Amino acid sequence: MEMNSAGIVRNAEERKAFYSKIDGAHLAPLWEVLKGLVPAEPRPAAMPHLWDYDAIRPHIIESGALLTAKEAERRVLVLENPALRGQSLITDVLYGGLQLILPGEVAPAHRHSQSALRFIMDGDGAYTAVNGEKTTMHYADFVITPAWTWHDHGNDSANPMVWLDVLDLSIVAHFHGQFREDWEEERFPVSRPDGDALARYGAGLLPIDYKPQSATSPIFNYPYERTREALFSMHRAGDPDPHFGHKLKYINPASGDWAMPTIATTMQWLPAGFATRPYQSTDGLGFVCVEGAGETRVTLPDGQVKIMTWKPRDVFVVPGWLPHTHHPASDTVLFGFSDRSAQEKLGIFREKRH
Ligand code: 1HN
Repeated sequence: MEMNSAGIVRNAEERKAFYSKIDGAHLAPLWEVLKGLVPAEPRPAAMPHLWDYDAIRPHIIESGALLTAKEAERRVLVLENPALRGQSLITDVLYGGLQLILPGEVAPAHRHSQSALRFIMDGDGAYTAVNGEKTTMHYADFVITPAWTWHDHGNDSANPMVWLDVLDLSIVAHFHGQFREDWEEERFPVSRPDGDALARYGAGLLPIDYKPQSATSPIFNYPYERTREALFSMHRAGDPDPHFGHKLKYINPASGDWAMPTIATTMQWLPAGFATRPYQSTDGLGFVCVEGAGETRVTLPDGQVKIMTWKPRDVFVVPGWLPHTHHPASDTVLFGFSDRSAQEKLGIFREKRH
């Protein structure tokens, strides 16, 4: 028996009977679930995990003999977080997959309300075309397909090409804002030369009358060559930040915000032998090792430390709010992606620097 401040006594059975009675009216007692709905701090469901590229590359290549890119529409092996199997999630929020396109193939044109990024992992010289502009892709380039833009991919090079796709599928699904359309032909017509967007928007300049058409950066290929040069210059010019080393964010030059409205992307340089201080943030983090080698140590909620050892092309994730440190054995470049861009817009992003 329990008594509340008004002196009304109800036993557990009476409460249960009350719950059954209101159930038929589509009502439920908040007090039974309140603590779970509003936990004291984030409890990500995803777990830290690393995909060893050398180990999975044979599976990716084998998928090329299984079906054509045209048949598949997109021939992708989804990187499924081990704690979220079947949900097409690499972190709690973002989708990740490795897409293969073979010489001569075209992944047909379509558009959708989800935003996508491509991070080039393997091979060289395939292209993606976005709303009438082609860009040739090279190792570690960061390429964007903004929401609702027509896009097809093709490989006119002599080698298979593999890139990482990251999409905001679950964010758009959460709001039930999904639309898609297929173009009637394989390729959407090209109307501007390769490099046009980078020339107009990527030189610290903007066309005089430029008015943003969307929340996404008008640059859709950020070549690694330029990013690397910027990082290397920072490395030569000063000491690394204790938590981040030398870390840059990819931005939309027209707004100063992240390059994509929902997905945040970064590139960081970690000098050999440097170790970052423990850091935690509410966004689920994904990384690709671009150069170098080392390990990332993640402290799990039960105090255990999970160590992920990486080398170039490995993909690994650190779920939100888990303190972690990076330990580069040699000069290292890490690409990063997360849902921070969406969290900041909703006012829920938090970080802790230890
Ligand atoms: C998609 O459209 C692409 O355009 C890649 O290359 C991966 C995963 C789920 C849904 C749509 C692409 C995708 C995707």
